[in-house]
Amino acid sequence: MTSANTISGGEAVVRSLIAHGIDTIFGLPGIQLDHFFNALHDHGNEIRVLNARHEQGTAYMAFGWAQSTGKIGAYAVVPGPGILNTGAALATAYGCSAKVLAFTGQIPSDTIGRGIGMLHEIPDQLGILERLTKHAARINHPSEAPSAVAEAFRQLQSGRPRPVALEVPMDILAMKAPVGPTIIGEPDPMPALDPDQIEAAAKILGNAKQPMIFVGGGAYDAAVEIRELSAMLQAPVVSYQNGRGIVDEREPYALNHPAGNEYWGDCDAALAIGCRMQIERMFWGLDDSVKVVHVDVDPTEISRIAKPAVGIVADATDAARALVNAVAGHNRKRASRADQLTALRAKHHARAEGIVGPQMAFLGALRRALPADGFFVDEFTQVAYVARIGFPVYAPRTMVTPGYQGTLGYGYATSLGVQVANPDKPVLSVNGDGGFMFTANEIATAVHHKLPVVSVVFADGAYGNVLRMQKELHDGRVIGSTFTNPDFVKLAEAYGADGRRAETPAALETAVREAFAARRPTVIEVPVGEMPEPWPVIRPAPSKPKQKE
Ligand SMILES: Cc1ncc(C[n+]2csc(CCOP(=O)(O)OP(=O)(O)O)c2C)c(N)n1
Ligand SMILES: [Mg+2]
Repeated sequence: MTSANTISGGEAVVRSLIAHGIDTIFGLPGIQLDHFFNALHDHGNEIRVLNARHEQGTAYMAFGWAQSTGKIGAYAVVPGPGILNTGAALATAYGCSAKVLAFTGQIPSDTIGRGIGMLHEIPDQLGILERLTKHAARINHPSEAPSAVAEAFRQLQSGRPRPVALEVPMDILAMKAPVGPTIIGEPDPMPALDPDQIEAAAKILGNAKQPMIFVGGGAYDAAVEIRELSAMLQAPVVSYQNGRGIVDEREPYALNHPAGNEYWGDCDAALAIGCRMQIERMFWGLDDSVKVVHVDVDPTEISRIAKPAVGIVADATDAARALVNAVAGHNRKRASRADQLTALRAKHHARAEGIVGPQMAFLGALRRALPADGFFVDEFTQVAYVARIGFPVYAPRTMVTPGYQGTLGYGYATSLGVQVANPDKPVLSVNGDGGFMFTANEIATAVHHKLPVVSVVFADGAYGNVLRMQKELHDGRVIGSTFTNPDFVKLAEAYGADGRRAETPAALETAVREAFAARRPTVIEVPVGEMPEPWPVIRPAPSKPKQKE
């Protein structure tokens, strides 16, 4: 049937969201969104609304949903201060190429851009959204909703995924008008593979003596093919923040960054898939002894940091599958590297235990307490930094990070979105006391929506990383880096969550196990002092010292 229905703009948007498979939206209402929330109310059987206690919480929850599933996470907030409150989450989603849909209102359409001082008016909201997303649009009439929402979903699913925003003026959400049938935004076809490029890449990799594979968040869906390539080439797979768990990190063929850096010294060919290789190329050294094959769906990414020998603009899975087939025709006969890699892993594990022993002890406890199918959401804190190299991840998407954005305070609210998307899985949120307080108010959200996230708060009474740098690098100019904490146990209990305190790694392991067994939102405070500096072990000296221009 193609005839138009006379419905409100809000109803038109909600119908389109449901048609695109959105069954959950994180949202915080307000007057500009009334007719959107009315429509959500009327469709309560098809789409559920989970609110939070601050707009940033809604956006981080959508981010956690998206990163832990690979599906689109949606949130809705009022315009102006509401959408600005989600700015850090949007920047994080952008940095991690996350499929996040930001939906917001607007002041009445006839007042936009006039500086009248309407409630929540900000200059050029759409322009701000355009800067923070891949695509942003305004819906100017209810009849535009089907095509505008379809375009938003096409953008979310085509090429490199990144956040997308839609805004609708409040009068348009309220207005009833004839609206045509729903349009489904289909993803664009992925770029076609160039057989010559695949062949050239396969020759480089197949002939290499010591190839390596680097993966990022763009490679999660290609895990099967990447493991095949790793086995054929006897090539270890390296990831840093996003991209972890593509090879189960209990396996010899997964190398952490320090071990990868050592192995890089004799590496003669690197395959980078869905990752920028930013840290490696900037901190490990790059010279003419290594040929890089770079696969990325974003053509602008291929030469951004260094020009590769072969650049392949393609979907990670398509390219990895083609490489599996092509490498077979060029591959050397290769002996197993398993023993060599196992020894290398053990050496760097021992080194980390020697340098950052306290962090490694806590991480060991957390790994033993977190069931194998659990999720780990990190933060910008001493123990979580070391998790980049010292917490084995077993499966793709089970470690969630803010990537290069390094967004302090993103973690706890993000972990709630991970839990909503994975209701039966254990979710662990690891925080410092500084970062945790950015969204500690969302303990109320965990209790309200019965989200049994177990959050650990390492409490040193300081923005400890900053404090240490002030002491060591800036002649002890300690400023703005210490603070006074609440009692986190009492804080959790005041919200109706469980609060616990653990002083040692052994006590922490027990507390986390018990909290997961209880399936209750829990905050575990771990009082700590200063910890050893993690950066020398996370980023050791370059193994290819001659830098290429
Ligand atoms: C949004 C944001 N603001 C500020 C920073 C700078 N920063 C990085 S680490 C850090 C301190 C973190 O303190 P805490 O969470 O207590 O962890 P700790 O270092 O004490 O373990 C700060 C302020 C940041 N990375 N992101
Ligand atoms: Mg701290």
